[in-house]
Amino acid sequence: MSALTKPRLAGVGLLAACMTALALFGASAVAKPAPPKPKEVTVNDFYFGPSAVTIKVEGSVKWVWSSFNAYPHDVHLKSGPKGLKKKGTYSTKTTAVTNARFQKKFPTPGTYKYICTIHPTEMKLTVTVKK
Ligand SMILES: [Cu+2]
Repeated sequence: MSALTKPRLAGVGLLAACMTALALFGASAVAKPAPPKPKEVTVNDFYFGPSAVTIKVEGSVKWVWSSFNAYPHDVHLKSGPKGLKKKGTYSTKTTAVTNARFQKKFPTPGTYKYICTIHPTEMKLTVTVKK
């Protein structure tokens, strides 16, 4: 009798393990990953904080002007990957002192060098977009 029940019990155990594995796999396959949050860069008198950020392709950078600023700043793309499309959309159109935001999505991998055109030697930022 024990010779008959033992393999059966082992079979049930194996089945349970398989179903657990399926349930776990199914859950992870169905759950959508949350869209990546934009990396935030503050625009200050007279620096970008931080001065370098790394994001994944399709990720975004959000620039936030500090409320303590007394001087105007902009966000200007000095150089980006070769053949970058819609290059104009990577820079702000105007300057701002405070209470400004600028968000940009990066669908093209590469290195993006940013400056503030009013303080080009002090304010520099590198955005690295990984594949
Ligand atoms: Cu500036």
